[in-house]
Amino acid sequence: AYFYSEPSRTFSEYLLVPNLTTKECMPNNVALRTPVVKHKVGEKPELELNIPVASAIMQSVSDSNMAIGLAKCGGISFVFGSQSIQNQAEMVRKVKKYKAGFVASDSNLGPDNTLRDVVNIKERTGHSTIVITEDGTPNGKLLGLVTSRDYRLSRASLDEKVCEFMTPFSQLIYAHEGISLKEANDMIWEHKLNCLPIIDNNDRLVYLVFRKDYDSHKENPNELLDSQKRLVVGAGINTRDYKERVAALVDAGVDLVCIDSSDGYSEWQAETIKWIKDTYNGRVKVGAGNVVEREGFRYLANAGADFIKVGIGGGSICITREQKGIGRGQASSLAEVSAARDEYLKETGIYIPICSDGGIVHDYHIVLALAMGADFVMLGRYFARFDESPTRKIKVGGNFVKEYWGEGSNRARNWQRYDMGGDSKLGFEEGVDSYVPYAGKLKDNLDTTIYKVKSTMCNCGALSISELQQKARLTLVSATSIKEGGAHDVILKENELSSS
Ligand code: MZP
Repeated sequence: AYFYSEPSRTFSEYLLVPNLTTKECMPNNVALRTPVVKHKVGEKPELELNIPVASAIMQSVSDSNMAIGLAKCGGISFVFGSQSIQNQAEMVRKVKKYKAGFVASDSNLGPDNTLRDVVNIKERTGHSTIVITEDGTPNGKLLGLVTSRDYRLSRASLDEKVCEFMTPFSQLIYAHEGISLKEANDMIWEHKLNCLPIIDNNDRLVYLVFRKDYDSHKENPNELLDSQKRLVVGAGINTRDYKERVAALVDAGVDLVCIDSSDGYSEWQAETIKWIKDTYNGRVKVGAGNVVEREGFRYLANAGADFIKVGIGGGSICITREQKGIGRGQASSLAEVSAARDEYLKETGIYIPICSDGGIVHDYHIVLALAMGADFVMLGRYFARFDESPTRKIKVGGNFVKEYWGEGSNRARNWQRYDMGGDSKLGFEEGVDSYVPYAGKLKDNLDTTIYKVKSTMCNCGALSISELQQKARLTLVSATSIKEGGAHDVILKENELSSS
């Protein structure tokens, strides 16, 4: 047997040592744009993310709702593959059809209309209420209402309704009746609003002033769109029914697929990639994995993978290491695979993005993963906590939680993910069924996470991910210094209160 000379290490064993923070190193100046698919050096990749995060290929994480929410924030979801081909294709189709649409009550407005059009139709038709729905059809999920003068709303319901309507608008600012149109306009521009609710003394919405040139897609610079101004979405596939599944997903408009497997260093994956590349003349992008070392990376790179996923056994719900004794600490895996990626780049001039999959517990782990060579990270537990995930929100022990289960659990029974070419069944469990603390809306949480990531990058003196990878200095931490990193030797007030 071959013995690795170093123990296998994971994120929490490392810290970043700061570099010089120059004056331009401010979070607002940090760009997180990152490639998702392979490309020649110096050429623009065909697909990039605006923020380096993907949601996991899991039943309890990535359906169309999550995919819409995350793409609107600049990341990408891979819709889970452990469902029928028809259902998965339908979810992809729903994401591709999505557009914050504007529908008048007479349905004269479609998804491509702007708020200016809403105003025009209000003026022309005299409608008191215009319904705004998610997909631009009268039956779509309600995003909000535009109401007229005499539509009475209390401040509370107004907040709820208009806030929802304003999503993804940056801010909700009210002006009181009596301000001039010029003042309203100035406020709109100053606060980068799309429209301004004008309130009378009784907190009633009197009217909305719209910004003239409003266009939803110009206004949301993070939104991840492809050439037809549609949201970008990925989907998980397996090495069994890929011929039918990929065909249906491509038909539904999927932007890229990813072979979902706990261990990707296999002939099954090479065969699947080859079929996709040959059948679609290289047009369909396909990610592969997961691998944890150089040979696995080289194998999938040579097979034609567009990006490669790294990580075995580190997922929060994963018990593969306990069940099979297979896996490797995520930091060691990333260090070796990204070195292999750089070696491949030197030899071929082709850059293959790496995705660090699983085991992100703290926000700073994202920065560590990027510093260690990942181009983006995939998270399951993190996203499962939000409103947008497909699972039930329930109360356990007085706290709200959401359900989160592994693809290798008896609940998901995703045997294809663990397929060894034998029976069509899950031989034994490699994942657990669990709860995660409920955390609210995706956007609110993700905004904070991204701000933290950018702040840490500023400490490292880096304004982009590639700069971080060049400049980052990582240090191992001892068990004692980990203890020093938390609050210590003080009596925490919340503990004191709960014990009294
Ligand atoms: P985490 O973000 O919850 O730590 O990890 C999510 C990742 O765990 C997924 O992207 C996938 O690679 C992996 N996963 C999903 N199901 C299982 C399982 O049942 C699993 N063992 O390991």
